[in-house]
Amino acid sequence: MDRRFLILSLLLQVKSETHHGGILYPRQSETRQMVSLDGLWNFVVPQANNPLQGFDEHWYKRHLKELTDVEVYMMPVPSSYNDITTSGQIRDHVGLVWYDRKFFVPKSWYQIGRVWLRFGSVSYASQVWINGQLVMSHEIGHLPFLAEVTNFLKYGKENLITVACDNTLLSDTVPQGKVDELETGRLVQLYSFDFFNYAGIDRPVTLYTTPKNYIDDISVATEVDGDVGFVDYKITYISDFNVTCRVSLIDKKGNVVAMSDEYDEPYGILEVPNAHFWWPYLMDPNPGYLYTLQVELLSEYGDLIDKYSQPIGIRSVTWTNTSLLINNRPVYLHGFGRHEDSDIRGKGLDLPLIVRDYNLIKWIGANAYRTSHYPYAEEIMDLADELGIMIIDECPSVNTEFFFDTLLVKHKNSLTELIKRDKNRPSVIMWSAANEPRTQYPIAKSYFKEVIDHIKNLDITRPTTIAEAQSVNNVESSEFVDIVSFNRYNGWYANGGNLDAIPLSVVGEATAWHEKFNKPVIMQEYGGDTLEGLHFTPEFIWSEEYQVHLMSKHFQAFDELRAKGFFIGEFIWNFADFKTAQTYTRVGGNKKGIFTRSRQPKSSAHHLRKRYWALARQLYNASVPSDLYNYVAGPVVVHDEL
Ligand code: BDP
Repeated sequence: MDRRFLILSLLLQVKSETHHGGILYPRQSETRQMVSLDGLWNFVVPQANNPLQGFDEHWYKRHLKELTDVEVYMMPVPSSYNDITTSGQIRDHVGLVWYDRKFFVPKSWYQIGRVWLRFGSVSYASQVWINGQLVMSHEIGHLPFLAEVTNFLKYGKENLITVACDNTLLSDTVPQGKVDELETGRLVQLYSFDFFNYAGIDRPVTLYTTPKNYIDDISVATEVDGDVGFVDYKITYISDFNVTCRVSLIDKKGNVVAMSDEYDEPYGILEVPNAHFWWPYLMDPNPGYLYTLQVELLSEYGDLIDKYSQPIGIRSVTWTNTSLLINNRPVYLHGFGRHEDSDIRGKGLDLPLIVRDYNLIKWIGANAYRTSHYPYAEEIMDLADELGIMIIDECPSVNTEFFFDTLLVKHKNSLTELIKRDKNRPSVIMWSAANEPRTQYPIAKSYFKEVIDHIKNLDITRPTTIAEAQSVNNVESSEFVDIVSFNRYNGWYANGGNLDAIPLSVVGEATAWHEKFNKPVIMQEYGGDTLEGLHFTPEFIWSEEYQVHLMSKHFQAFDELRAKGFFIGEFIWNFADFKTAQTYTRVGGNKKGIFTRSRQPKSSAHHLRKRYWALARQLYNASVPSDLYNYVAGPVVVHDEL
């Protein structure tokens, strides 16, 4: 095997070293402290003729700044590294890159209990060393991982952290890719999915403490009955002596509204009379109501050992063969497919950007989106919980073409990690097992049966779906999911330039999915590329007018379908323009956004806003914003009356 392709397998050999317990988001408390390792790190790409240089020369044992035969860059963390420098080689690099930085550990942390190192995500695979010693490795981007590093640290002194990160995608990664070698010897990453393969330490890095005996994980499921809410909780902890778990539910005003019973077992059900339910945005004047589930680990003498506070929402999700219900009320999902993507930082977490995105989501009157085509940052999900935005949570399996056992194991792993991370989120109302897998192949049948069974083993409280691109007649996987989703580009990839056939095609296809599988149906993607500022009347492909008309034709179809009773959602592709691989079909990226990449509205955004607010008024009696329609003319003045 080519030495270069050894890189990934080398990184993954020690996978078993990663932590198998819970993956709770780091939070400070009376018993937990935190230090952020975000900031400027050093960044090095190995010499092109020796991709394994870092391993050969033991870069994890020295400060990268000392290297003389490679360039050392400043690299912000969190961020994708691709668009930060001015080098095309770094942007399109395939294989390993190296990061390091020094950091200080307070002396007071010595014998504090345990110290943990947690990455929000590193794309795609990574190994991490502290002071030259390997502490963990992880495969699959967009998901957090952690390890206990208590015995690797120097207390009251400076420490060195080194990360090797590999972006190579092959047939056995999630998602799949392929590496080609050009005649010049340069490696090129190929992939069939339609977004740029950004890489690097793209989410926060945190060092935090827990006591030696600590709360490892919290799982919550909620139910509603009349105006009573039920919170079913299970706590796992590590302790070498007897402990109890006191669980209190605290409302927004700080009042304790329910508590565990006198035995303080690590599991139980809290009953909350007159509960504030978690409602989706627009369905209630106070959407996204969150309680705090406060968990305290106590010694037999009642001393506090560890404390963790988990935000939770009380709501139910149920579904039938025609509808999806939140708190026993049917919901219609109107929103987007999205991407984590922006200029310069790529897929790196950027708080100004994500707050702007939610402001636009609220402005436009959307109530849902799908995390196409991978799990989004926890900070993004937190805002969905808080604002009442419903999420279809997708794992990183996109455009899977070849199905085999080792891939299945990784695909299931990605779902295990995703569900472990997001199981307590009220915003997550559905799991998406994949986007556009090649489910026309017979082998996809047993593969997806296993994938969906796996989800059901982990969580039976939410429905499952797969965003399908196959036709209703040759799909091998839809019998296993609870909700049927399909992506279709009428008026674009099919019948480009011809919009008149859209209503017939969309109504016909959605009805056929329902008739064949007897399940609720969502159109997960539809749309067309639009160059901001390009105008034609009559509408012409790629113009803003064309995008508006394409949407209107779909709206007609959606309304006809809603009247039939089984159609539960419409998602425009895409929320914003985003970067893709370089290809002659993409002018600087995919332009199907209704917002530009810098988050300004195209004409289509104003058009969609009118529809989404009309739906909100019609379905939930929501009051529409006063600036929805611009003043045009007052009442007609009849001349004779003057
Ligand atoms: C769909 C894919 C999506 C693409 C979109 C497009 O699911 O990732 O970006 O096509 O071509 O099939 O715009």
